[in-house]
Amino acid sequence: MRQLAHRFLERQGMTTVFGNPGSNELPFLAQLPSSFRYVLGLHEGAVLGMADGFAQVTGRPVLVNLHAASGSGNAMGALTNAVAARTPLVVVAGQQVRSAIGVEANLANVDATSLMKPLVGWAGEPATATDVPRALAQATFEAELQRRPTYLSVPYDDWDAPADENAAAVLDRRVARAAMPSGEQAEWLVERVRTATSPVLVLGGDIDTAGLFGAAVGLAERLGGPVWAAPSQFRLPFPNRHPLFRGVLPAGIRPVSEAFEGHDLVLVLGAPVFRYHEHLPGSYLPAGTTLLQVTEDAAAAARAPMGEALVADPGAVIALLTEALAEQPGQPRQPRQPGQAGSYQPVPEPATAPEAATHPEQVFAALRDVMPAETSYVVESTSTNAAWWRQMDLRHPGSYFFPAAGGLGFGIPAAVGIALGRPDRPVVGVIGDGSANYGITALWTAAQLRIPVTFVLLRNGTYGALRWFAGLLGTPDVPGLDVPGIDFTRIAEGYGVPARHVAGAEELRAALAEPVDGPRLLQIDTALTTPS
Ligand code: TZD
Ligand code: CA
Repeated sequence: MRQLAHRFLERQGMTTVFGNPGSNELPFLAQLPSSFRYVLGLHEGAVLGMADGFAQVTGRPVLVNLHAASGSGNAMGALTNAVAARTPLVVVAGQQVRSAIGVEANLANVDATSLMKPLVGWAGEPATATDVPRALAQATFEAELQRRPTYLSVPYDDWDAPADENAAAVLDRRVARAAMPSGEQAEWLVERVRTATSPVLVLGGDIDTAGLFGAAVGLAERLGGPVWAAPSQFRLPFPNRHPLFRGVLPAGIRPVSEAFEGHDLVLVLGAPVFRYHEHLPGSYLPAGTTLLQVTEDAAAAARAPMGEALVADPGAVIALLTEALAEQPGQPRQPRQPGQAGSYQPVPEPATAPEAATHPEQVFAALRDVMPAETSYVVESTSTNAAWWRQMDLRHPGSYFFPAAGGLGFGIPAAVGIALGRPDRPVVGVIGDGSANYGITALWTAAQLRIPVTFVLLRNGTYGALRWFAGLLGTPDVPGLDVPGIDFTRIAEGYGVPARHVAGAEELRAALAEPVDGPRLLQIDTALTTPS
């Protein structure tokens, strides 16, 4: 079984395996062919975060190998991000030998298929050893088709069992999906958009994931209307200083509705409707506004509280609409000419902070000025969101990643995974002093593999976003919001990552400009700001 599984994974291009092993996993990892690369993470949250980042940039299902129930449990927080980002991860966990599960021998995963069920799109444990290769294929294809992590528990004695005559058939399996709208649906869609007097486009992270960043610009310029990124954004689907871009929608019902005021059609592409965060009640849409959602994610279409939905490939719909609008411009709008770089929105002077601390805007201005334009940023600094978007000028696909479900511990691991999956682009992790602690062990992997990734550690001594939330919720007296006294340069050095404390924006600029051939961490003390 072992050899067949390895060959299947090779054929699927799943030879980079992220893991943290235990006794149950050793038989699967034995005799791994030299085409494989095993990336060791020191904690399962970091393992999963690295795999999430790697899969988001390579676009293929990625194998994650975890230790039974305890290792799987450790990965569950990180798994929430992979679920929301719709990352196709195949989590394979080692199980005790079958005869030892019932008696609950040490390290038996007692109810393995239920363990991850609320999060994964599919979970299984093969009923017999001969079913292992097929079940591995099922877990892979379910992950790919649903774009959701899957979970497979394999009793470890199965790997040494001989394959039967049918088992090899799985090597030739291929599964694909096409989701073109029908002729009638296409006509209806074009008509809705063409007859709208003031349409607004809302783009989700799926647009960047699917490589539709440029295509979305083409459609927006034909449409001539404003473009928003969907709330709680985990990837940037549109150049953020493009003249038509209005920003990331605020994550509350009322402010979203206010943003749509005066528009008769909201066209949502590649996003759930919507991932709100702050509970700011109101009506979902202004009077007279209708909403149309196009997504491949059938579950997202089903659970949306308003609007009409078409479950289809947003890429096909963008192509269809862009073409139709060229032929029949419809209502007189002012379509913009593509490539008007000069009309991009200017960046304001960064705000400054009183006293010794640096304003986060100065940090981001330094990144914008010093780092190459095609840098990929993984951001996990929660109170600096508004400052970030005020200063950054991101014009390339795959420029921005944020924990998709808000689960901290994604930032450092995902930056490592992204740098590993896309070695041709610089990668910077922008990490808060609260967030850093949840995924810190990935620094070790970055050091061991000499991955050239820069971490900028913003140290304001507190869970800034939670301070802001405490104000919003009227709970100013809550305990547990400060994190003073952590020196991340010493933690990083301990894991083998060269690190430095920089005294201000100028020192940061100089440090960023230095050449790197491995990971590094730059810590800077920053002033407290609010997320919006
Ligand atoms: N634990 C996990 C795994 N995910 C979470 N989102 C939280 C706790 C709660 N949380 C937030 O939602 S924001 C935040 C916490 C603890 C503060 C993060 O602090 P930071 O960033 O230093 O990284 P800011 O800029 O100071 O807010
Ligand atoms: Ca902080």
